[in-house]
Formats: sequence, structure tokens, C-alpha cells
Amino acid sequence: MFSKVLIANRGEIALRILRACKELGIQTVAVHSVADAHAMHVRLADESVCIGPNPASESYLNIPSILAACEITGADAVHPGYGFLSENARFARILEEHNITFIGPSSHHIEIMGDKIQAKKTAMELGIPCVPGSTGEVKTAEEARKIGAEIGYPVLVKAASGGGGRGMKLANSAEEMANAWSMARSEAKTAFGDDAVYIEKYLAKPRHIEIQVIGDGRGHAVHLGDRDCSLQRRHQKIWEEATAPSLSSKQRSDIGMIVANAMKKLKYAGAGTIEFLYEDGEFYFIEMNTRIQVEHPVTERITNIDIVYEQIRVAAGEELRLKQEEITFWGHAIELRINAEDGRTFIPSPGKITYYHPAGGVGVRVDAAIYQGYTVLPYYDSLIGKLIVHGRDRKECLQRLSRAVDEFIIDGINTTLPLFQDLLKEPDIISGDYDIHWLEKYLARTNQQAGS
Ligand code: MV4
Repeated sequence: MFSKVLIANRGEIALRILRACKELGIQTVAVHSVADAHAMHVRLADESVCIGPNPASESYLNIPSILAACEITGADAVHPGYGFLSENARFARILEEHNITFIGPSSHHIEIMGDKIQAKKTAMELGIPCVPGSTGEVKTAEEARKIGAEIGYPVLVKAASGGGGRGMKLANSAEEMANAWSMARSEAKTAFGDDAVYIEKYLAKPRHIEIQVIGDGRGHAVHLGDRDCSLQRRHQKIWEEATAPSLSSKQRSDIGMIVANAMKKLKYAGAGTIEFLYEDGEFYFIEMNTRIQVEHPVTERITNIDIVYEQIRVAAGEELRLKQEEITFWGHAIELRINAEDGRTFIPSPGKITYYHPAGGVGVRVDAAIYQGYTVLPYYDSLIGKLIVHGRDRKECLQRLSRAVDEFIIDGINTTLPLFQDLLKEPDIISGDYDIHWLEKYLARTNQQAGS
């Protein structure tokens, strides 16, 4: 096992990782920007190192600075959390070369999944169902039209280096194809420095369902069930639930086994998430994330498995002791993302928290790194906390969620909490009947009514 782990992140996920390390008896090193000197992750770590000025590009993304922090403190492993350097294959490779363990998959697997064309090819070879489309890069407008005619319109042209919704273009007909193809290519070139694009059949009303996996890199892997993360706005999730309300336990176990078997074949190491679009009872692979995700606590709650603890264990070379047949899904869990922003316009709302009272009680978990008197900084992501609630079933979970949102107080800044109070009254939310477009439509409808 490691003796000292450096946490290359900030905010609630840095605390989440600190907690797992402490329980394992591992020493912790926090890194921070200048303005983060008073952050909770710095206070709670055994040691801390300032790695640069406030912009993330000069601190949390600064590889030489983080390497120097490892050297100064003698850390033998780095946990990257999510965002920042978590899916940077070059960072993982540099650490490998310095004999510092990257707590995550091999740089090779990060690289494959970072290229959406390679990821899809790999998924197909591993027997994971994919969206119908081109088999690889589409290099000419002529080829694009040929594929469009084969799979039928509408189609999406996607950037190979994209993901998270950036660099996608819709073509409704053959006439729109040449334009969509060249626009997608030039946008991809500008945004990612890579103009490779591929084509998929456009699914009109899917749900976003993802499967959590963990592997030990020696051929053992398990799935920890699914999450529905369809409630998104501009590709930012705000509400996630486990298990997915639309799936039967047979569907859950069937897709879970397909994914777990694929990860065994790949000899995948660490935690990962396989993202699917789900429509009319069918799953279609879109992407794989090779990191711990923001929404992992809903899975932890219904499986009773500490995913970060398992990440650290397998990274230290220990074999996965989890057995698929012993993993069960109990009750229902929902996570709400508390962002420091206006719940209607989503305009960021940094500033001082003048009063803080988190929700508590039975079935409630709060992952946050804020406190009364803390100033939310404008330099970083607006996620300031996560409210995770569990119930015996979805109905109890929703009732508990309503009371937990009501008792949660954050004064001094705007947050997404009032939006959640409204959402919890919506019939489609209560029945679980929503797709990836539901939230944007709801916001358009209700913001219009409010005259804003
Ligand atoms: C799609 C799609 C429809 N059909 N692919 C957006 C983010 C990126 N990860 C994949 N995305 C989509 N891919 C096909 N073939 C619709 C989306 C999409 C979406 C997906 C998940 C969650 C929210 C979304 C919002 C808009 C579009």
C-alpha cells in the first residue's frame, strides 16, 4: 500500500479522496493555488504545497509544479480526482516514468478512450452495443453522404477529440450533410487541434444511462450498476440517480455483464464509467470516462461499496476482492449538484457564504468543502457541494430529498437549491419520465412564464 498520496485536485472531491486515504492510514498531501490557501482540503491534509497562481492552467493543470510537489513531499502516488489532469494520458505517462503511481487506469487506456473513434472501435470489438454509424474517421464529404444514405437521416457529425457535447453538428438530410461535415471538422480543428470527425445516427429522445465499473488490471472487473444522468443543462449534469428508473433488474444485469466482461477482456484497471444513450429498450455506447465521476456517491450508497477505497487498492497492485454475485443494489439514491450559480440563468455566483447549514438526518450524505465564512472563488468550477439522499425506494427517496432541500441553507450567494425545490414538484420528475432534453425544455417553459 502507498505511504503518501498527493491529491491533485480541490473542493469536495479532494476531501472525498482525503477521507479514503485517512481510513487506509495513508499520509496525504494537498496541493493548492494561491487563493485556495484557506480551502478545507488544505486544512485537512497532513501536508500542503502551493503549486501556482489562481488560474487552473498555472496551478491544478501545471504538471511540472505537481511533479515538484511529489518530489518535495516524497509522495508515492497521485490521485487526480475528476476534471483537471484526471484524463490526461501524458500526465499519467510522466508519473509512470517517474515511478509515481497514477491512481487511475494505464495511460494507454486513457489514450484509447480519449479518442472517441478509437473508443467506439474498442467498444465494438469488446461486444458493447454502439450507435449505428461510420466505422472510423470520415475523411471526405462524399464519404459522409454515403454513410448518411446508409444509416438514414438525421445524423450527428462528432469530433473524435470531442466529448461532453463539444464539436457536434446535426444533419437532417443529404442536403445538410456536406455543410455539417465541414463545419464539424473546422470547429474540431479550432477547439482540439484535431479535425477528425465520425458520424452517428441521431437518437431523438434518449436517456443518458451510464454503468460504473472497476477493474484490477489483471483481468478481474465488476460492474456496480447504472445511473440515469439525463437531467442536464448545456451538457452539465445537475441531478443523477441510481438505479436508473427506466430499467428492469434483468436489463440492468444484462448490460452490466456485457460491460464487466468487456473490461475483463481489456484488463482495465481502476474505476471507469461506460456512457450509453438508451432509447426504446436498447443501449447505444457513446463514450467511456476513465476517472472517478462527480456522481459516484449514488452508486456507493446503493451498493455499500467505497469506490475511492477500491481505486486506491487496485492502483497499489492489490487484486479486486469484489465478486459480481455479491454486489446488490439496495433502495434508491439521488444526487443533486449544488452549484454557486443562479438556478434559472446559471450565471455564476461567487462570493462569501454568510450562513451555512447543511441538511442531515437519516439517509442524507453531503459531500462539500465549504463552510460559513468561506468565499466561493470565481476561478474554478461552480460545484460547491452535493446532496445525496437514499430511500428504500424512489418514492421515499424523493420525499426525503424534498425535506433535505428545504432544510439546506446557504446564504450570501445564489445556488441551484431553489431550482431543485421546483423540480421536486414536477410530475415528470416525480414519475421519473424524463429524457436528455427534458430540463432545457422545462427551463425554457418556466423562465418564459416568469417573464425573464
Ligand atoms: C448523441 C445524441 C444523439 N444521438 N449521439 C452530447 C454529449 C456527448 N457526450 C454525446 N451527446 C449526445 N450524443 C447520438 N448519436 C445526443 C447527445 C446529447 C446528450 C447526451 C447525453 C446527455 C445530454 C445530451 C444533450 C444533448 C445532446
